Amino acid sequence: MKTQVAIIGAGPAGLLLSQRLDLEGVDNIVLESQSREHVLSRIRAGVLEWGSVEVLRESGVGDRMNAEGHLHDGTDIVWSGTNRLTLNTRVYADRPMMAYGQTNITEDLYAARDAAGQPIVHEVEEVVLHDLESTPSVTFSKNGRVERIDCEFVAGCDGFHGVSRSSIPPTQRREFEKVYPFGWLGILSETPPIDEIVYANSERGFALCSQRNPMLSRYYVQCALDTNLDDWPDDRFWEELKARFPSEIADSIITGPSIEKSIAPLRSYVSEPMRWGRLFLAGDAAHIVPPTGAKGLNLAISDVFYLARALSRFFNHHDDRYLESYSDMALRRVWGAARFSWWLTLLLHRFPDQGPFDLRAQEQELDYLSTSEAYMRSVCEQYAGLPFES
Ligand code: FAS
Ligand code: PHB
Repeated sequence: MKTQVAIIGAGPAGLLLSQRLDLEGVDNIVLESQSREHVLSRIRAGVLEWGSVEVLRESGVGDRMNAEGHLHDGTDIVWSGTNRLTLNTRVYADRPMMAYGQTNITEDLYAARDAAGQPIVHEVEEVVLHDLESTPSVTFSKNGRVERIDCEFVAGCDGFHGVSRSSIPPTQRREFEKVYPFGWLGILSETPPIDEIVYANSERGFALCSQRNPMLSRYYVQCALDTNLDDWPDDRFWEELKARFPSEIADSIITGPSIEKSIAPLRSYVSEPMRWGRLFLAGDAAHIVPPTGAKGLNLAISDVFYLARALSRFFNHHDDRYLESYSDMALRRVWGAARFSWWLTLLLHRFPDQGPFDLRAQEQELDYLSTSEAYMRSVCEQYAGLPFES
């Protein structure tokens, strides 16, 4: 097989890159290690920056999002009992947020790729990237047969546990990592969500009320890393969630049976550079952020915006300017989101080694954020997502 760009991974990054390259007439093939059903069974992100909404619309996959997505002017934070503030991104950053689940985005991208007749090879094994510094190729096995794709570039969109990042020699990579001493226990329930997206910093730990659509709610509570899901029947989850919110919110939470329950560990991770030879990394393959700032999926989308522009400029205009600047440009936005997500995680969670001073400092920072327009403006522009570089 021969193509211009071999894309490894059919998550949001890989599918969106395939879609945008196709729209620019750049030939590509997507390789995915899981089945399509498995990819679509994942429950992950839920909040989109406005920049991501615009990219999805420009990519021709915005219709269902426009119809079913839920616009939010802001996200609330509650702390120390009844204190409450709103990160009003419409007022302080002149743009709303959009609640629309990653699963829906993946479904919409698959539908667009199907309509375009895009080859996506699922359930591949033993993917190996070759000759990334000269004329790259990718080998993989499918149904016991070894296949080879000759290509001009490889896009590593295969997530944190993929093969692309590790195809860059360790001596050529710099890794930055912070692992947090807790996780998020999340559930999905077919119940009406509360109106707003609300984060809680409570003495019992972090919690979050979010949503996917008018009959699908997403909730999280901070939990210990060794938490066993078997110890968390639905009743216990609902009781703990409500205990972390003031009664005005707790009393409005409509409970019901969970249709999905999982624990996500939290980590901050960035691997530099995001390019080596003719391999370009995008999304979780290059970086992971704690979900506190709702940045993971949004960073995957901005990486793809930059990479699709770079590759289409190269193929359609013989201009490698954006290829040369891709890693530095993408990393500037990645580090902005990684630092913000780390900061918000420190502000809203309870850490095992925190003492009275730490807790008082958290409380004071939230009090200050609620009273300082300058600070609120700065936090909102970061939560809404910093602009993409031209
Ligand atoms: P993905 O991991 O989504 O996709 C990579 C794809 O590559 C997968 O389909 C995988 O099967 C495939 N692959 C892996 N190795 C391969 C190989 N060798 N060959 C071929 N294919 C291979 N972000 C938020 O903003 N908010 C959240 O609430 C949130 N919750 C999350 C919960 C969990 C449990 C996880 C893991 C992540 C969460 N994230 C959240 C982050 C998440 O949304 C990611 O940022 C997003 O999926 C990134 O998309 P991709 O880069 O495409 O990576
Ligand atoms: C979600 O809806 O899953 C969600 C919302 C906000 C976050 C993280 C996750 O910060």
